[in-house]
Amino acid sequence: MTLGIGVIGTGMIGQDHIRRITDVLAGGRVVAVADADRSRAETAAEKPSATVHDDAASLIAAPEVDAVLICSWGPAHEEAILPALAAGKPVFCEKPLAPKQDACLRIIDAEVKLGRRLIQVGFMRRYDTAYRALKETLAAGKVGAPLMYHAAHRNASVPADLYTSDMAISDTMVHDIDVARWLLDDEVARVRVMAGRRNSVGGDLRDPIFSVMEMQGGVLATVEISVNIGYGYDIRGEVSGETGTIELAEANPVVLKAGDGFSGRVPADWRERFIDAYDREIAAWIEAASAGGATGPSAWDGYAITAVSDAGLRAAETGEAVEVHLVDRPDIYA
Ligand code: NAD
Ligand code: ISE
Repeated sequence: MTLGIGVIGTGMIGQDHIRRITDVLAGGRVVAVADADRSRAETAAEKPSATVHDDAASLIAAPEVDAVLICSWGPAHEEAILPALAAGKPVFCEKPLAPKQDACLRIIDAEVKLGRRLIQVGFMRRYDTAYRALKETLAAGKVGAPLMYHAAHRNASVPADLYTSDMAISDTMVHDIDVARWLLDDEVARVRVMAGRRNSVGGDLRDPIFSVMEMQGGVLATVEISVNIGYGYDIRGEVSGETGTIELAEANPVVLKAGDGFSGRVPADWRERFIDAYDREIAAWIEAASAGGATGPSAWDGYAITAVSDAGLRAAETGEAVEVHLVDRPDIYA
């Protein structure tokens, strides 16, 4: 069976996922697209020969759409997820599941009423070879119990007209919250966010920020978010354990030694750094959705991450540590 996929949101990552489904992966075909900007949808529809729809509702209702891939802006995710669930169609939703907890809880309620998982959320780092090796090495006990996890998440630049200070937490740091929970197999108990000297390149943006998350088991997870670092897309992670450390290696096929120095490439952006991880997450989704279900990061993960992000936004305002409170986890996410 070839899974008929409808894509809602044909901006940067929507186009990238359409490319991988059309040119790289097997098992799925993009049969329908929709975007608030119709001309963008029309361009994206050309190569896969997809039908263009005016809105999410009409795309979801189309009989050739077996499953829905949502790549619109975060605040628009809920309005596409709920009708897809009502139609019983599997969903891949780009992160964040929704930028606020109340929307995430409405999504969870709808999925729980179905009695089974239909949603995968786009936290692709879980499919990255280096992050997987980090988790496997930790689980193998090579450094004893983890004590601290240190992350840095640096973007070369962000669109000055679209990117707000809050997005450093609700759109960017959500990946690091996901990794901390997944790697340490624990929930975040409280979060603190500090901002010091600003990067003048970002104008009024609160950039960089530094966050400390205290996990329920006591491990401290620290994160630097910089979104105008200039030199490239630099993603770091290091576990400090009782008897050693494990860190993500620089992912370079070659090291150049020339003149009086040595160098390697820094990825330009997330598309380059995580290209294999995106391929694997979408391949896993196509397989699970073709069987009528879902795998990987769940709506529960999406909710728990947004709960930390909401607390982080309050922490950034107040300068205080803010507690994270989660509802009880429904059985379908056990
Ligand atoms: P983008 O601005 O390039 O594209 C978003 C598209 O959605 C735009 O074309 C816009 O017109 C469309 N859109 C917005 N609201 C809509 C609606 N209600 N119905 C239909 N179309 C709508 O943004 P992007 O960078 O592609 O990001 C899209 C989503 O993907 C965001 O949630 C973002 O956080 C996520 N994202 C994830 C990753 C990752 O690493 N996993 C990377 C980039 C973006
Ligand atoms: C973007 O939406 C992503 O998800 C990228 O992975 C992240 O690095 C970037 O900061 C976000 O804006």
